[in-house]
Amino acid sequence: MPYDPATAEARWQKAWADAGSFTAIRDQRPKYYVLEMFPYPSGRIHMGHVRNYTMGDVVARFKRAEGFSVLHPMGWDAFGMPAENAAMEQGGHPRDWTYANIATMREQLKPLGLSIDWSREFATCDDAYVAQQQALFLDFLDAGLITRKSAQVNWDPVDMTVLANEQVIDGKGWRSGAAVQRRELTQWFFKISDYSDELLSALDGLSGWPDKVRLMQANWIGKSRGLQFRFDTVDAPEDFAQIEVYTTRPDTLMGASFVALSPDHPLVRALAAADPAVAAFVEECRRIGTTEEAIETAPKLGFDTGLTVRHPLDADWQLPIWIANFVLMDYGTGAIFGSPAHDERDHEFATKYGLPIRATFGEAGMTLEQADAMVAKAPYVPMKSEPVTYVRGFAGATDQTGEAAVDAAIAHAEAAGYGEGVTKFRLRDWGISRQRYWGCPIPVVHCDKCGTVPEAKENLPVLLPQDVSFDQPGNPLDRHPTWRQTTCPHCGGAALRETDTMDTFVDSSWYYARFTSPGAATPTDRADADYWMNVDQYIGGIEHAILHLLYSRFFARAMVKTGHLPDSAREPFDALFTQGMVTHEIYMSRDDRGRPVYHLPEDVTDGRLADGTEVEVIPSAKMSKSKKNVVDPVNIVESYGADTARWFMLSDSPPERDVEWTAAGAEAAHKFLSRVFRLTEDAPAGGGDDPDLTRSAHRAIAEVTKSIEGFAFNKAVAKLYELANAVGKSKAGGESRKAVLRIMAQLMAPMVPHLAEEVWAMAGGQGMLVDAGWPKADSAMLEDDIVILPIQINGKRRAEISVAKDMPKDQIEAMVMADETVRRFLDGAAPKKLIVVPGRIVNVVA
Ligand code: ANZ
Ligand code: ZN
Repeated sequence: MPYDPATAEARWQKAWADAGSFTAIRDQRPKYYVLEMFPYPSGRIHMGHVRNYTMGDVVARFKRAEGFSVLHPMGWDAFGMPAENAAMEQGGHPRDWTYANIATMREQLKPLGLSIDWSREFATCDDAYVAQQQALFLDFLDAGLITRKSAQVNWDPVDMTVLANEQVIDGKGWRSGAAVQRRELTQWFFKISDYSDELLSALDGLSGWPDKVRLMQANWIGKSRGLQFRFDTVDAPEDFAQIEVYTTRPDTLMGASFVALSPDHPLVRALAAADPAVAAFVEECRRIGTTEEAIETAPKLGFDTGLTVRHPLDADWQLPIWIANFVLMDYGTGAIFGSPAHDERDHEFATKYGLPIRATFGEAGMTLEQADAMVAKAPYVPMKSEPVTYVRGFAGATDQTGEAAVDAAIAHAEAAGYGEGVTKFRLRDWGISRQRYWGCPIPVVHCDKCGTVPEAKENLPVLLPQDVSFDQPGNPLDRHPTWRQTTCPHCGGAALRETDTMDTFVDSSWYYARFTSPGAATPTDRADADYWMNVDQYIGGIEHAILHLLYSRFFARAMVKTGHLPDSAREPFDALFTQGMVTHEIYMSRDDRGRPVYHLPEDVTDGRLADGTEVEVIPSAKMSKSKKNVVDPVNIVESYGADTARWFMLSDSPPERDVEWTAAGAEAAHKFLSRVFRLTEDAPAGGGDDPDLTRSAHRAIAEVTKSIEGFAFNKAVAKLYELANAVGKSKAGGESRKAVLRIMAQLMAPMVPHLAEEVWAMAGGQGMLVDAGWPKADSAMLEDDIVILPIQINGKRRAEISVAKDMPKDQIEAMVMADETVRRFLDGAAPKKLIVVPGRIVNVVA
């Protein structure tokens, strides 16, 4: 009977569900919490999901077999813009769109046979989740973790709406095409910057995280040491006798050529009020979006105010004050001094506006003239740890590293009293206000009498109104006829609801904690959280290495502070694994005008379309709908079964690297699994022992265990290919063969759980394999059966031979006598003595 995955997989999935095999239970076993980053309900699962969830499932099933009480949940990151976009484009309601997508994707996921506790499933747009997220917000507000301040947003002047950063494309609104402007709005912020230092230093303790991710987090937090100091101004308006700047390179002070202010600097505001030219320049700067990337890549723009400052080290030396679009108001002091010789941006700016470029230091040994000549064309920006020669130094030695010179410059400023050494972080507070509908409402009200007032907990949840339309731009909550009107929880008077909703990153910053008790009437249940936290193994894409993980780390700390998590959960993810992508070749032809036309893999056979047209094959790249190089997991599962998809995903490359999906690879995986089934089915009833096969099985236990523990799933798969081949070749029969088949089933179970159950049952396994536990290797069988014996001739070690461990003495003696070196020493004579110490050494006396 050939293997029929369709019926077998459905049968086992039902058996596991009926037995409640994957229900996570708090009991006396040690716990293990494995979590894969939960999906956004876009409408269909893709191969990336299959890879991610298969890896998590291998870990979950393995740990379960090892005797852990495993929590392996699934949910939906369900708020966000695509649902609103769909409503705008196709009509309908974001809620209906989202829940319909969830239903579809759940039905696509279930046939993969993942060992998920589906009873814990939730979506972040569920009323219950919204309620608890709002409760958390109120607790955070109470604990001083939230603030309200003014910040810049992207404003679309045609659609009259705030745009998210991803809706700004090349500085233009994604729908209107209008040039985006910056506007100031009062917004809500989580005070993540209070934790900058701790979020940075705690990275050292995250030994279960990839170094790469820790480094990315550290760079994002961006700790820097520098000097904050004041320039005295000349002829500036009242209140601006001094301008304070922040620099990380105070050692370059003698190469300063200008001071630059942010367009939002208070002095610029004062100047703009009096001078329309300044106001117009500021307006021009506002046309760049608010993203750091937009500001970084925009052309450098400057405006000379005509004002000057005195150099702190030379009162006769005056520097011009410019306004520059690349100086941000919310970093440092919103003002800098420029040293074009040693900074890319300053160089570009100075070159454009004809400002002096004067070297402070050059390569080791350079003269002032040589250094000036070098920086005339391009800035010289060596690592701070590199030794250089100061040609315009002012503190310390001429030859020193940048680091030492910075320290000396700070000491100099502090001694002379014009500045102080300070530490700054790049990390900004986390602005969570979104002027959109499909998100978690921020639970506060605005009262004319009391100001901004938190909603009372007993009035939660504040739910979104259902009767909204998306036929006009802007936030439907703003124009809803009644939703805003409420009463002030403080004075009982009329008040208006906040219409901002929360950034969807908030939703995904604590879902891992909610999974420990998804039905609790509080954000978490402490007994459950204490038992299940932390996540022992978190798995997801590298694209979440910065923001999602940083926000989650902050949230865990905030939840500890507000009593929702134990102190031991400050770092919520003990180990993190970032998996590679799934790639596929791209197939392309051209239309009559030469434009590229892409084709789905299923429409291409041997490099040709059905009508015979040859396609160009472009090397493998990340699966993407626009290039049509996608394979639908649903089709793969339908034609081969889930086990084939799972096996192939795990087999071809290490999990951290990209895997290329090929039809031939899927075919080969399917063939192998069918062969394993046949091997079991055709097992001869009679026949004897095969100690070699038994030994191979025990070695496989040791190696597969080690490979799974080390996330080397491809090695585990390779080992199982080897074991299956050994079974195929062996003459072993009866119980001896079945015992090996059962071990093979146990070892395969985390990867191909359905087939493994079949093999287990056919090989006489008791009960379901899912309850059978993990096999133990017999250590006696792991010992090497080959030993290397040194040969000593006349007391000196001269050679060695490798022999079977249990080789009889006379055979060893024969091998020694045949050895090349021994024969040379004996030169035809018989040895005076030949002593074999089995397993140890051979002594020859010539
Ligand atoms: C003088 C200087 C000379 C600088 C030089 C750099 C190189 P990090 O390392 O990221 O902390 N800067 C300070 N505040 C700024 C702001 N609000 N907007 C834009 N740039 C600002 O960067 C610190 C450096 O970035 C500071 O050191 C300052 O330029 C600039 F050869 O001061 B530096
Ligand atoms: Zn009030």
